[in-house]
Amino acid sequence: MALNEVTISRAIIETFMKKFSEYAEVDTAIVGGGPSGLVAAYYLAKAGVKTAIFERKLSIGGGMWGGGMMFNEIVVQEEGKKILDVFGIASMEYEPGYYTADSVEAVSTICSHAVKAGAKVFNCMSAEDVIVKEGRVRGLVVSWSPVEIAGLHVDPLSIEARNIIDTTGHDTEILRVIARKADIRLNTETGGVMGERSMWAEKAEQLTMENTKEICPGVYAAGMAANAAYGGPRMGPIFGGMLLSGRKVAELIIAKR
Ligand code: 48F
Repeated sequence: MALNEVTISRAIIETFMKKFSEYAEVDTAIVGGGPSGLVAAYYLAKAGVKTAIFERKLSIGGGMWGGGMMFNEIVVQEEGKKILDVFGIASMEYEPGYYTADSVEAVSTICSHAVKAGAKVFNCMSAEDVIVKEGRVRGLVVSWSPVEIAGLHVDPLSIEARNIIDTTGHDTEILRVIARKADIRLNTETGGVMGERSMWAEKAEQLTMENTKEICPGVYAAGMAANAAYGGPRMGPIFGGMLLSGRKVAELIIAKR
């Protein structure tokens, strides 16, 4: 059978359009496909929650691919290792309580589990704003990242979501846009995004879990974004907190259904 270029094109166009249209309304929209977003997507999708991840970059995985300073190994502590075990990611004990794992195996395996559990990934898409009606966030405003990067004057499209998770990492992009434009007070000390503090691994890991919560109705923060929202320190290339935070935010949303 001769291959037809137009059939190949139509297969992609029509399949993608169907998928995108189906996911224009979701239960949970996750912004950012780093480790916390991917783990959240896995647990949510596994529980039957209709979940989409919007990721600005071509690749998902956020800051995990590069381990620490591009040495592609990550470190997790005892509790984090239990999540690696759930995904079947190999780890080695370096010293009591410190485990290392190959960052490429970690990202690819967690992503594979999230997608196979039913989460849909929309990569190359940036969330630039939220939908707000009657004082509550109701969804996301998204566009192609290349449009954003090129600074083109193109109007975006909207995604309706019952819950939004900001897993955009250090930049807390969704929470910042809410604080700036939506007249909605975040439940932080200042009512806005407090911004991350300098490195303190142990405190940061503990605070990441505490700070993973609903930060205003229907909007959750997880991963590094949770710490940055509440003025917590950064933790560097220890990833247990990211994995555990992803699981916690999924559990919070599942418990509310
Ligand atoms: O930064 P990132 O990996 O977030 P995380 O899950 O993990 C943090 C760690 O990687 C590390 C750390 C602790 O170990 O400090 O940094 O909290 O991934 C965030 C993802 O969000 C994407 C971004 O491209 C990255 O892949 N992202 C950020 N803003 C947007 C976005 C946006 N507005 N729309 C779509 N994607």
